[in-house]
Amino acid sequence: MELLNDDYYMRLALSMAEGASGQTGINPVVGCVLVKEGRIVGMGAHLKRGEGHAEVHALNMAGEQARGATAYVTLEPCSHQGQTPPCCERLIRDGVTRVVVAAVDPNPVVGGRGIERLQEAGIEVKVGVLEAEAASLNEAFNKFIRTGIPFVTLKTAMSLDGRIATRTGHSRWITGAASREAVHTLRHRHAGIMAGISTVLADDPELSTRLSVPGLQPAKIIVDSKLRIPLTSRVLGGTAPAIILTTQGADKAQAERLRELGAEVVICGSGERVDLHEAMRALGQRGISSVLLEGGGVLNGAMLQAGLVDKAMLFYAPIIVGGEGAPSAFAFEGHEDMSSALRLSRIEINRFGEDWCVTGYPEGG
Ligand code: AOF
Ligand code: ZN
Repeated sequence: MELLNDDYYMRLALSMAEGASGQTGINPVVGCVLVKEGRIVGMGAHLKRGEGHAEVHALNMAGEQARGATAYVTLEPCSHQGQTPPCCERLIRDGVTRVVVAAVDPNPVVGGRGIERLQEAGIEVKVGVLEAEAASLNEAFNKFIRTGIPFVTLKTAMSLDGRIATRTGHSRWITGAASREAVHTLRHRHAGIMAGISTVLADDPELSTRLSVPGLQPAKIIVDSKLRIPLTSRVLGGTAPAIILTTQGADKAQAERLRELGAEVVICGSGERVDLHEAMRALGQRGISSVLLEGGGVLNGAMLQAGLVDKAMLFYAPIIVGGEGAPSAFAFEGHEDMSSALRLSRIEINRFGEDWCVTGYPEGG
């Protein structure tokens, strides 16, 4: 039984926020619970960019009962006029007397000003309740709002010996149904899914979200330095936009044909390979705040080496594939010394059916 205290209501607010993960675009997910005299009088979550913030939905529900209430908010109430008016002014106007905040808003236009404004108005403010949970929920927003660079989650499904296909190239399926459902949930939660041209040529993937309930379709991002992508690729169909990252040297006529099919072709550098740093900036400029990187091995390796991977989610099936030349999940030059190998920290392990998912954060990333 969870004890009735500040954590109790904040947990509820966090769980509402988490439910909206993936649907707020470049905005954070935020939840708010209003409590008066031992009773919840209003609840709300931010559901869509440009529409009401969490506090506004909760205050609208509470009406007159907001007067004298405590507001539990997973993110510092905003102090700025954005797509909607500032939440702290609305909390003041509606007579809330105590505000409990999980995390300070890292958005430079807010950054503590919301809390200050509430305190100036004589409201009691408590900050830091379930702060770590709140920060992890908005890890993508927290990076993107400061840097303009998308938060990248590398996801790969592999055998226990780190293979993503057999030596003949056979790859369906490595992990079981439960893991694959988890991956589709991850797709729903990210603004873009990214894969390399080798994966497109080998598997002709749709790169879409397919769940037992409707899910959101992220932008499909293909790294293809020479524009080798066949015009009949499945990734070019469907409703979500396709973004093809290429180089200056790529064939102009092919770029034009791809554009005619509705794809966006973005030149990232003049080298042999797509400049991945430039590519991430270009995606950020297009409002893509989070990317699920789905390989293959060469792109995974290149993104890791470029220091562009923020988080790794490694799904392991209980199989051993073996075979010289069977493709590995991370194909890069590698490290000479064990002590310089890339290390993941803050490891978490979850079970999906017969598979295990190891989640961690590359150190120094
Ligand atoms: C809150 N409550 O529910 C959210 C907040 O474009 P706008 O007007 O929606 O503003 C987005 C910014 O507002 C976002 O970057 C973040 O700083 C804050 N989000 N603040 O008080 C909310 N979603
Ligand atoms: Zn707000």
